[in-house]
Amino acid sequence: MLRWILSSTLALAAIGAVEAHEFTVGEITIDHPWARATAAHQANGAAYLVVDNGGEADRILGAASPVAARVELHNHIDDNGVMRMRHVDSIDLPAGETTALAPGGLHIMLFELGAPLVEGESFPLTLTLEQAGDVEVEVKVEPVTYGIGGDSHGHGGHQGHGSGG
Ligand SMILES: [Cu+2]
Repeated sequence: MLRWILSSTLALAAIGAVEAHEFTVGEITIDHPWARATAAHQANGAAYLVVDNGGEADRILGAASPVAARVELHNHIDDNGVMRMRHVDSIDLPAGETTALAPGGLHIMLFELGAPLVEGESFPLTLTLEQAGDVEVEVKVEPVTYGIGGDSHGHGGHQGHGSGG
């Protein structure tokens, strides 16, 4: 049984490796940064990635990208059954743990896109880490259907975001 689980995990890892791209800074690996393609009228986008911290505790303090006028760290919180986005000051990367930024949860919000995010293209994103410093990653733009499953309210919720804090 254990052997089956191990080999399945390896198989999955192998499949993932085909299209995965990752970036390393010190003991920290940032895996497959991605964003959904945006429609022409969409002012904002969001980027997601997985951080594997093999070293000491660290934190994401902020992010920046040339494709957006403003970039913020966000989380989704369940407010009486309604998912709302919240700006967060930092994202903890506990020692030895994997932290996922994914639809419906933590994400990097891209405000006032200069141009729509086009599927198949990629753009640079610089993450500022408290301990490890700045690391630039390449964010791959995926189809709008990518990663759908846990994200019931989708990115439509980002539309009215200009008015809030
Ligand atoms: Cu957001």
